[in-house]
Amino acid sequence: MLRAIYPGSFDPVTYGHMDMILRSSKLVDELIIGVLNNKAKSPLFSVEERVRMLEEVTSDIPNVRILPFGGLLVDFARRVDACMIIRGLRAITDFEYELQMAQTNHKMAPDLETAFLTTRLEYSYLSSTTVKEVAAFGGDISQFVPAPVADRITEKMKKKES
Ligand code: COD
Repeated sequence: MLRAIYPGSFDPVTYGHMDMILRSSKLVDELIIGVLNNKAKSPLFSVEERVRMLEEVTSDIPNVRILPFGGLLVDFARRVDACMIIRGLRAITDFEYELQMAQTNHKMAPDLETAFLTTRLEYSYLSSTTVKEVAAFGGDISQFVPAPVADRITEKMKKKES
């Protein structure tokens, strides 16, 4: 049984994440999407909201499970008995951060491998941060995130304004 983790902040999940989830779910028996619950950061969406949105937009992929996690990723991987971490690479700027993270994780858990999928050209520019920025200024985000996620972002932005 090959169980992998695709960890991230997913604040919010974008079409770039969705593409990674679809492609990696075909490579493994079970894909666990680990949603970081980091109280030090101040995300737009709570971890519960991010988990719910991911559940909604991945409901048609049978071998995907969404779980929140806190603390070290390697400890979470041990808890769920995963042998692989999957990460996405968009640009050279991602590479430096990803390499450091993969090597640190490898030092702490030598049996846990990190595998990288390169972004599809059409999503190479896309990040949760830019989506939030476009939404904050009232721009159309429908081409960046699935429809239910776009609705949640719009609601959230309206609440922030009022
Ligand atoms: N195309 C392809 N891939 C993409 C795209 C896109 N358009 N957008 C994002 N991705 C990839 C990212 O490169 C990343 O691999 C993944 O999707 C998730 O992205 P984010 O931005 O939602 O999540 P991150 O990068 O903030 O997640 C960081 C972690 C939560 C994994 C990290 O902080 C972590 O492991 N924290 C736990 C503490 C820990 O163990 N730290 C020690 C490690 S050094």
